[in-house]
Amino acid sequence: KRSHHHSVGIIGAPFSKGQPRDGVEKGPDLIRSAGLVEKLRAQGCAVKDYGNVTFEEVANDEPIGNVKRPRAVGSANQRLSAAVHAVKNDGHTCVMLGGDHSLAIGSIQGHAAAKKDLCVVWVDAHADINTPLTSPTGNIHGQPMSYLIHELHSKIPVLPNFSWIKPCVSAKDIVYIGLRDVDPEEHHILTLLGVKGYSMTEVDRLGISKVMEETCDYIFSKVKKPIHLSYDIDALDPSISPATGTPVVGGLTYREGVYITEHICQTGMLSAVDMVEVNPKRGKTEEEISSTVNTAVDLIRGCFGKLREGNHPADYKMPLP
Ligand code: B3U
Ligand code: MN
Ligand code: MN
Repeated sequence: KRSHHHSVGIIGAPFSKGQPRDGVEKGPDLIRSAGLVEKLRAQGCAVKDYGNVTFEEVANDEPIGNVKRPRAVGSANQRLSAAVHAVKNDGHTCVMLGGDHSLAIGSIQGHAAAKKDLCVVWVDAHADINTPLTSPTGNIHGQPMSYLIHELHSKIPVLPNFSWIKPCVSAKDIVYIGLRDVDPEEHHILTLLGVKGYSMTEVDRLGISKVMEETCDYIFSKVKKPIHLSYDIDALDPSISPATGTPVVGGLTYREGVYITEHICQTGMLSAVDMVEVNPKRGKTEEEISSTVNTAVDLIRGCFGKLREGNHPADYKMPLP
């Protein structure tokens, strides 16, 4: 066990056009309002809040095939990518607060621009690996991985405002955790590419501690690569985080969700985190909203050294009588 000094750079991405439901653009400010910065500082982190990325209005964003709002999503992610790149160049672990999961395109791209050879741990009920041609919905938040994986490059058609994207992760450097709603087309892609994944079935079979041990053995099997943790709040069970666009029953418990962050933290290799798909407008009560937002905050705290056993500063001195 080590006590580690974390330097965190926070960037908000209030963007919702990777999916059809309003409200997910409120995620960044809500997560901040729940005290994220103060809580990270109280646990010993140095924190710089870079504020929110601003996005351009895109007129006449007609679908391309069935892909919805390609120009807005492409442009937003290009801006986010530059912002994440800057946070990484300043030497911080980057925390990107979404927004919908299409933002992983820019977040991972910007991270990869600063750090060669990274790996991705994708915690989600969904695989988000549809290509524009396999997507049953046309929503880009169900597609981000397809644009980023080298092995899928030849399957991706040209889209407006997407030409800046360069595939930057190998299929073998990705691990999924929490899957339970995967389209047939996505299942075919995962099988074809041999992508490592722990669905809820494997979480049930092995337990979360074994899942995390195997995940880290797998991603670090050759060299220790920087980790990009892309955390969709819908990976957790809707009983804990109901305020999200596409809740799916049978998800991770709060304890399993936090355990993932504690384990990734203790590798010392966490380099960027996405916390996405918190949507207050999908909560039916204030309690549903606060439970979802507070869980997002606790997951981020777990990424930066908060332990459930308790913590104390390395230089702590007991008060003398
Ligand atoms: N796989 C479906 C549904 C979905 C993906 N991500 C979310 N929902 N949140 C799709 O639209 O690609
Ligand atoms: Mn997702
Ligand atoms: Mn999801």
